[in-house]
Amino acid sequence: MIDSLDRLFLERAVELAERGMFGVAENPRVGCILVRDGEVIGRGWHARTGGLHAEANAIADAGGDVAGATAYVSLEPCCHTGRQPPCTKALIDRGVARVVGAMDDPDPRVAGRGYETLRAGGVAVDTTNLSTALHLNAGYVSRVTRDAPYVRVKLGASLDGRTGMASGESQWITSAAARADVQYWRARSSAIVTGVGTVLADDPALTVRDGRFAADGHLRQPLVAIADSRNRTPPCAKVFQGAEVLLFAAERGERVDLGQMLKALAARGCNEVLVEAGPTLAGAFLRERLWDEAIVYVAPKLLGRTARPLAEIEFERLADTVGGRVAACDRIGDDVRVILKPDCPS
Ligand code: AOF
Ligand code: ZN
Repeated sequence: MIDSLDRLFLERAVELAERGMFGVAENPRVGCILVRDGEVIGRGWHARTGGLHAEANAIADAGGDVAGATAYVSLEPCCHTGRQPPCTKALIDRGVARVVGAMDDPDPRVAGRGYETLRAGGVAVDTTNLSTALHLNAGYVSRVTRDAPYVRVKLGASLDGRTGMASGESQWITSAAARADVQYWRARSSAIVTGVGTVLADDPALTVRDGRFAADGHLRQPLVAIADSRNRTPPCAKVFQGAEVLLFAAERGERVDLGQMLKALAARGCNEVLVEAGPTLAGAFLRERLWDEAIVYVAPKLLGRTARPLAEIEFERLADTVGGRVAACDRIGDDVRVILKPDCPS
């Protein structure tokens, strides 16, 4: 059983897990709080992929003596040896009396066995499903259970849904504040997906430059994945000066298979990806229902009838059009940011 005090400590463990927001791109974000006699004796979080797990950091923070304590963890402790030893063993060996978990680990190497191992080792276990914990690791859950990352599509348009003039002139429709906001979404992503059209037209760097999103003093750069059916990305493109770049060519037919592209990114450990592309590629993600969130910046401008559309897609019937529900709506500088989620989750 979990009481209101347990819930409070679990929420704090999730807050600690959030500290891994920008550093952990191929692992879950995990936090752990150790409490004994009503007193917090240790705090830890998973700071970067390959580094110590949250539980090990919390045990170290407590100075090693955690016998009889309760461990509040934002994710079921692991029971396998990956890049790190199993946390269940550390918790049992150190004499932790009770573990309270905020969500199950869907990794098939764990998936319930973490809790079972603890119980078999004499540790009392209580579990729940905390929405904040699930939300924080939606990308990790997506990768592990669907073999696809959680996909955010970034869009920027005028009030009349236009992204550029007929001449091609497009910089900048949205404000500097909106572009600064995009840094946050990039920084938490494992990869940025774009198209060769955008590379040729804008030559973007697609890097994280805002120091607020550094982890351990280091700005982690997400992978850049370019849909480039006919290998047209120029070797001098700015993207090559930043992060690791993956080029996806068409295998059969003329188009890059976006579903396969997402699968390949998941296989490389990508939990969250951000699509920053032009109307054709962004439109394809929307039309093929390969999106989990659309982040739309709307500028208070009208570009008129001849300007270019937000997405190069066409529908015959209203029933086939793309729709979603508004998950959030905020003012960002002079623009409005609408976060949409699909009507039926993909
Ligand atoms: C935990 N606490 O802080 C994390 C866990 O390669 P490794 O060793 O980092 O293992 C990755 C897997 O370990 C990952 O898929 C998930 O099952 C678990 N991550 N578990 O108990 C943590 N980061
Ligand atoms: Zn672990």
